[in-house]
Amino acid sequence: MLERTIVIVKPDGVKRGLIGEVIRRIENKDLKITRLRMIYPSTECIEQLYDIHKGKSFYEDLVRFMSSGPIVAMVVEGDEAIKVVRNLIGPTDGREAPPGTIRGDYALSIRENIVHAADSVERAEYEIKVVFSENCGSF
Ligand code: 3AN
Repeated sequence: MLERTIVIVKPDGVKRGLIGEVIRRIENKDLKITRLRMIYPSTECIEQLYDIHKGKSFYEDLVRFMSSGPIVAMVVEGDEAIKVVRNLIGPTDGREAPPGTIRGDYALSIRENIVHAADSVERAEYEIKVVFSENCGSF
């Protein structure tokens, strides 16, 4: 079934020059990028993005990290895009992620793991609304 999801190159991915690599892997898979935006997100926007993690031990460090520099957000469409993209990026912990996945190939951390992608249709719609809103950040 045709789905759309959101993929975000996190501040560590942007700093390490991996925007192109993430886009290349998405396009190689024949997924379509239908929106693309680079922003320096506000703390408030990141708090909204990660509302489901509020109260967890890593929440504050996560918000600080995600609002520490520019990010690149894109809307990605294709057959079963949510699952397909999650498989492309790999599990959360870069140390555990298998080679061949984005995190497996580029991340050695559970927090600084290069990319974010939505994990359900509902979350994708919510996160697209949050991150593509005018007041998510500057640039
Ligand atoms: P994923 O990004 O794989 O869906 P989530 O949604 O469980 O993972 O977590 C969101 C983000 O929170 C992760 N991408 C990572 O940056 C951070 N995170 C998750 N678990 C931890 C943890 N145990 N310690 C530090 N940061 C974490």
